Amino acid sequence: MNQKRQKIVVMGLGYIGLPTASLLATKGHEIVGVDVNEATVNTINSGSIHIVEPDLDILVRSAVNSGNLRASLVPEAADTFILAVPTPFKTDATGSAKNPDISYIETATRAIAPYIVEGNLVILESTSPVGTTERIGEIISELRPDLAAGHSQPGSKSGCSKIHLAHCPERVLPGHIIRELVDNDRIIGGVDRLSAEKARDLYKTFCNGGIFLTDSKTAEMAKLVENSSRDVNIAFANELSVICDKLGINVWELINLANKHPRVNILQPGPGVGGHCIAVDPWFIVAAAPNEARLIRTAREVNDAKPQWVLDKVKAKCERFKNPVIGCLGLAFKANIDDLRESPAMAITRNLIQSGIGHVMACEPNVLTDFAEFPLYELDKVLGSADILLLLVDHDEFREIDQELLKEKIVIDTRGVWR
Ligand code: SAJ
Repeated sequence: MNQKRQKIVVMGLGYIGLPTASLLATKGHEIVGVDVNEATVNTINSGSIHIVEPDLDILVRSAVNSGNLRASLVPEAADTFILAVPTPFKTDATGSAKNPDISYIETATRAIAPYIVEGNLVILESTSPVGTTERIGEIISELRPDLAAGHSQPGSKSGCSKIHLAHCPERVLPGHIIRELVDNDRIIGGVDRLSAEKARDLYKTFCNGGIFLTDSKTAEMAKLVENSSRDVNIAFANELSVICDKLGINVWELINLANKHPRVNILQPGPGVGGHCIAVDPWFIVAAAPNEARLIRTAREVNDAKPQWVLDKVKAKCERFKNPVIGCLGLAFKANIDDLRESPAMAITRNLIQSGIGHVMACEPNVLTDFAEFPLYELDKVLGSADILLLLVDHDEFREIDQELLKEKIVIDTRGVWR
């Protein structure tokens, strides 16, 4: 390790915090991973994991076994603090405006504030609305005026001049987190240049990609823009799927053909956009510039409307049956993961169950523990019983289904797997 061994507290041991903590531990740093969930802390300390992500189990086990990673319910003194907690949105009373909820960041900041000493580095990893990194500086200086006094770092915008503060937005793709943590280029935005450089030196210990320095607000906006760009492009594909359905055109064949053009690259339609990032982050831009972010808002609305369009399709097919058996294949927000957050597949399945329109048999091969909300069925059982098969997630297990088994069924394939 080129960089000297640091003690690092990572706040939040979810999809970003846990892989980052484990990777830093395997690079020789001393890591204390902090989470509010006691079961999560115990699971990690036993060398196991609480989420499904390829190769994460091996990484965590080796980090814990090396003695460099331990999990805890409370933070402690360290050289560097990394915040990797959720930033959802909250809908206002009218239901129309979706505003960022940075309360988890504020709570985590308050939790570490007593342990910070002069010269520490605080890094925000969570995707955040513009200005959040500076807000962290304000909170720390409110709680710790001793760290704000005497502007030892000229040009610092954080209001907390005796510490270093930077935003290093994560940009890893669930399902490929470990590889992308190591290989992706990173943007690091400091509240001042020195903060960005300090964060870069640490990230260099595990990141093989390029590291590009900027200010914290540009880094915050860059992350939001990346996910909004993808959302807008998926909305285009989803809109095409609805248009093509009306015109009797196979949208997947159409997109495949259009993409033969050297400068066209249309994404894939689906049952809607899920996950905790792409379905959320564009709203942070809309909230910051409601009159200007017209395309970004419309894309969100197009993608959010897709689950209802799928439901209408299923319900129309159900009219042919007295008590149809509807097989819902997949609940996760995308292929080959177990993450159900903001999942359109989950919303569609839940709605079908609540509507009482038939007997719903849901199958999610990546959810292995008991599922409290409704029963899950083995794929064979669903294939044997369903009148209507609704493919919601393109998991590998579903791609491998023998097409012969589908012949007698009404198939609604929202992902174009059996096109
Ligand atoms: N989807 C489609 N059609 C497509 C691609 C995706 O319908 O052609 C759907 C997926 O099924 C899923 C949703 O979009 O429901 C989001 O999936 P995703 O694979 O596009 O992205 P995420 O949410 O898993 O991860 C994104 C990534 N951002 C970008 O690709 C710009 C990742 O790099 C970010 O780190 C992550 O958000 C994050 O944490 O912000």
